Amino acid sequence: MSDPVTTPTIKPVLKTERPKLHKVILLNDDYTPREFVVTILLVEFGMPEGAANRVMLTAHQRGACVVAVYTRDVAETKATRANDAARKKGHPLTFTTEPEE
Ligand code: TYC
Repeated sequence: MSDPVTTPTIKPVLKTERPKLHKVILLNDDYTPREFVVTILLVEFGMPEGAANRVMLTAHQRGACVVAVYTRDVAETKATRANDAARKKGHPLTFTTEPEE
């Protein structure tokens, strides 16, 4: 039998919501060299080379490609770092973030 002292009969009502994940999206442009895009994906997002090449090509052909999903803070920090690194080298390469549905 259950012990009323150690077994609560009232269930907690509030549940903790899992934080929404945010996508980091790579945008195509006409100027950034393909090799530079791949390097940024390797260095800033820790992607393996094959995946980095595929993501770069998808963005190049379709206009944009999801790179990865993270919590909001991590997604925004990574996108900002990647954009800053591109700007430092004079490239217009842009990463954006958006919440997952
Ligand atoms: N379109 C660029 C070029 O032809 C390469 C490129 C690919 C740039 C993907 C951005 O997200 C990008 N040099």
